[in-house]
Amino acid sequence: MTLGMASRKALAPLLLLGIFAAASQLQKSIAAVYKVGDSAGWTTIGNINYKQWAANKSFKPGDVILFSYNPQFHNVMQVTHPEYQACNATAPIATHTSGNDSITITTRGHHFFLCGVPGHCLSGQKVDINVPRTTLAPTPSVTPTTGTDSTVPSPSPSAASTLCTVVGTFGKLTVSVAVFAAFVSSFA
Ligand SMILES: [Cu+2]
Repeated sequence: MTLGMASRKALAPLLLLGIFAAASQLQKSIAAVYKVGDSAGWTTIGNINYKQWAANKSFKPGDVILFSYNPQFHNVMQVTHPEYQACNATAPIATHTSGNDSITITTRGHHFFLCGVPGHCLSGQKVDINVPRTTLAPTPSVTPTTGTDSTVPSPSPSAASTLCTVVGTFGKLTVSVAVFAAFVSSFA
């Protein structure tokens, strides 16, 4: 009984660790929604530094990038790197014009966006969403260790005792034989 209590106590931190690992794994898998420019949104007003805005974010595949703006004045165009650098809005990969565009980033690498309204990109309305290709720690597959730990078989005492009995029997037999031999030899 006391052994059972002790092993259960020992398992508690392991169980907590398992729950923590599962929770952190869950948190990793939940996609984040990033509103470009935060409360200011997607605009030319206030000279928002979108490069700086993106710099302290750690984007992951599955994250949603939300562009919030007045569609009368702005739009969102996904462009190539050269187009991003040159503020070239003539051949975008995709164009969004709803004013509330949720774009899910599914691939790693850079995703370049700019406003296609003339002059806006040049005044800084452009953003580079970079999902790092190499992560520092590749997400390991969580193996449930807590379940297996509790079922580790204790060394069977019956096997050991059986061996003892066998050895004991052999020992007794040997002694008996020796005694018998001595008994016989004394008469020889
Ligand atoms: Cu604009």
